Amino acid sequence: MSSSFEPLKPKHVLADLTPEGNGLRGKATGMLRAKTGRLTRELLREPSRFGLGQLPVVNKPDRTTTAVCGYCSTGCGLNVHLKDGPDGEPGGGGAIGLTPTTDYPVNLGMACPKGWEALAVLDAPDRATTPLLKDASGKLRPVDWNVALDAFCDRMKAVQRKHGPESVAFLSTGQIPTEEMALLGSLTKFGMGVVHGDGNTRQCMATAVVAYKQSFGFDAPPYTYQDFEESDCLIFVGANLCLAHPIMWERVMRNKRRPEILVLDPRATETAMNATLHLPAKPKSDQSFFYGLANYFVQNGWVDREFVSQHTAGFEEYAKFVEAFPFERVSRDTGLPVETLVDAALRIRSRERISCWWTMGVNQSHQGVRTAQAIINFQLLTGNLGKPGTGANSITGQCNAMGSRLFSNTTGLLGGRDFKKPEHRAEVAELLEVPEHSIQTEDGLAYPEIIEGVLKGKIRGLWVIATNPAHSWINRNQLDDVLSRLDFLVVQDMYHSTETAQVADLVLPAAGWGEKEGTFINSERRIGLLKKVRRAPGQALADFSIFQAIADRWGCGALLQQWTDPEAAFQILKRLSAGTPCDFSGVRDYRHLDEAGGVQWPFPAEGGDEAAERRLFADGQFYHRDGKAKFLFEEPRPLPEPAGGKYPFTLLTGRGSASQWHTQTRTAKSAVLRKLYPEAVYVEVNPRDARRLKVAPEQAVRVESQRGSIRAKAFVTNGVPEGCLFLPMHYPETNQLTDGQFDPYSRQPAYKACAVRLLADAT
Ligand SMILES: Nc1nc2c(c(=O)[nH]1)N[C@H]1C(S)=C(S)[C@@H](COP(=O)(O)OP(=O)(O)OC[C@H]3O[C@@H](n4cnc5c(=O)[nH]c(N)nc54)[C@H](O)[C@@H]3O)O[C@H]1N2
Ligand SMILES: Nc1nc2c(c(=O)[nH]1)N[C@H]1C(S)=C(S)[C@@H](COP(=O)(O)OP(=O)(O)OC[C@H]3O[C@@H](n4cnc5c(=O)[nH]c(N)nc54)[C@H](O)[C@@H]3O)O[C@H]1N2
Ligand code: SF4
Ligand SMILES: [Mo]
Repeated sequence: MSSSFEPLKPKHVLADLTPEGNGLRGKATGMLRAKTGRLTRELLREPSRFGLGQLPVVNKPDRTTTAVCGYCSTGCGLNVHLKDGPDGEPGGGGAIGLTPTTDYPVNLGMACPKGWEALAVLDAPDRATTPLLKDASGKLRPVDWNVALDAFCDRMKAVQRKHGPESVAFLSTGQIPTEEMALLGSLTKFGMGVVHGDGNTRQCMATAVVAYKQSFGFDAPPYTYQDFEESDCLIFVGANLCLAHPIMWERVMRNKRRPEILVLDPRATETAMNATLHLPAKPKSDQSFFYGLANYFVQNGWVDREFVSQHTAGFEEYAKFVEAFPFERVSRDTGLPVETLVDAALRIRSRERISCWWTMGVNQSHQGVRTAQAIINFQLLTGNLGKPGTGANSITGQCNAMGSRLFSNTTGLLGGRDFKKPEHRAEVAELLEVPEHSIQTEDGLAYPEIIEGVLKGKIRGLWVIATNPAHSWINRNQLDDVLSRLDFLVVQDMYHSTETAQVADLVLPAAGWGEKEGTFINSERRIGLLKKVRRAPGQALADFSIFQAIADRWGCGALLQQWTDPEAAFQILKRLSAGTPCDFSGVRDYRHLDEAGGVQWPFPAEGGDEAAERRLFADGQFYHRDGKAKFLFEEPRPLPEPAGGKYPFTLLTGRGSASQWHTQTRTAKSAVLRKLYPEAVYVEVNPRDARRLKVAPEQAVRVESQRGSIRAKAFVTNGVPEGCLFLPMHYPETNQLTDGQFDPYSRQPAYKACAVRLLADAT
């Protein structure tokens, strides 16, 4: 790694990576996209060229430790370089730089820009350093923890007294360690009498969770990252790895089997540009695509009969159902020519190990669950599960989305269990030494219903932890109204400046990544260790400590006395996992995780597989009682808000660059990252639409839906198809336009298709 800091050449970077100043004209834009993909890779290869990863040479580190990254679900290993304290305390001077770990099985010495800059964002001036309480004039004022804890407990209890225990709810996250999530879930549900809690994983992974549970009997992404390298044919559905999971994409690039890479995405994304076949299907037509593909395979007799008969249930019904999806129909649904569909089918058929990977293009849909299952069904009927280079693989998003799916105790009981099952409640009551009657017998409300509950006046107190819904929630204009109706809103965040913290009654200052310890579970089910490598600023506390303090002040501390510190909590989690599909009771302790380079579940105490990489279902045994996976399907439904009439465009939204993270509370604090993406919101427009509407590149335009109207800069690009517009989610304007539609099974928001219009006149 180069230690000298070569300053960024803004012009070069901006010209290549961002719409700003790129002089985009007409068809040249396709090239730019391809180039962008290459540039993301250059960023990984030569980080110092872009000002990333500078280690102050004058300030040589005294020692180095390791920690997993706290942004995305890839879960890269990082070496964190430390100074000793003035009194000689080892590492007491805190972290002064980091580099990607070379022998961590996930990233093999690579990191993306966010990882490189993980330390830089911790020193921002808008870090929350003391609790803040709204005074009589409505201004947030600093108070000490004593006052804050009293305010929290007094006001939440008052709400509960007046409106019942169900009137207080919480919204949690996929971005804090599993130990913290489980403590929060136990404190609220078993200690505070809270019934309703959900998290931002609803916005993200709920569809995959429900799809897996229904199909496999447990929420279990089956793959290991090695499958990227061992597959002959990788099919990416609504997943833009180049930007959103660049290190996973590097694993694809290491594949030596000359794989077919099929990318199903309405946009010609960076990832699509690097595919062997890009399938620009119409938004939300993937379900029809996979039904058609299944039909084509069945008609040609290309079914793995042995796998299907031994390990699946419902195939005959499925084969009959998909007869209604000949390629002529699929062509109408997807907008792809029949020859292209045949070409795709033959390419897939010609290869042995097929893997399917999906992310938000599938999950964030009004029919996400059935679409995900259309993918799963295809892998079942071709027998592509449980073997190297195969799998029906949902890629998670946040660093600990998988931890929250299993242990947040929000809409599912701890350890992937079910609140409705008496035997599950009994197990948890015994393991946690909590009275069984304190465990609710019904699932609590999902995120959209919690929001609706506030609107209806049923929920009056809300505690928001490590998520920023005032920016990220769908149709956020309505959410602003919703939040203003609450009697008491508490926001627990690293920064006091987030859109949600700004409207809170009480802000609790939290330590962030690198300022506390715990574990994250990544996309391939690997439990990785997070370490404290610096002190949190001011009076900010680890979320774990905040939950403990609230438990004590609330009066339920005794109930949680086992939870003394994160590592003790980890031992509790091990016990909760024992005997479940996500059993990791064979992991000894934190040190074991550190030495092993993380451990993938399952890793039971007896007979745990010591291999560094492992995938599920090698034995063809699924988690349903009969051991079989199910074919689940249903007629595709039309878009809830199709484009047409006054609103002729379909609006797509998603990630804009490898250097931006969600609502930008963190990434916007790094001067280096800020140079790698446009400061203000831009909208991607196809050149033909731009010509027709007389929109010039970089012109200020207006984008309007039935719900809102925003100004944005036009980015004219072939990357987006005619009739569609694309807005990155990192800017607060985007969710002013989106439509509050949800998948009926997962209740995940359909962020990726609503009707809008484009006005060349921005006034
Ligand atoms: N740099 C960066 N990386 C991130 C994040 C970040 O904020 N910044 N966030 C992380 C998180 S939490 C998540 S969940 C992941 C998300 O990772 P991705 O899902 O890969 O990212 P998105 O851009 O949201 O959506 C992927 C693609 O879906 C396409 N799409 C939209 N509608 C459809 C459709 O109907 N069908 C198909 N086939 N495709 C469609 C969009 O055009 C888009 O290119 O990224 C993670 N990684
Ligand atoms: N239009 C549109 N909207 C979308 C999406 C889309 O594709 N399109 N994607 C959706 C998806 S997939 C996701 S995951 C969501 C993400 O939406 P959010 O969860 O709202 O986004 P973040 O910016 O990650 O918010 C995390 C917050 O936690 C804080 N934080 C970070 N670490 C800690 C910690 O350790 N403790 C505490 N207490 N706070 C911490 C951060 O400062 C930040 O305010 O957005 C969703 N919204
Ligand atoms: S790819 Fe994800 S985990 Fe790896 S360094 Fe980047 S943000 Fe961190
Ligand atoms: Mo996400």
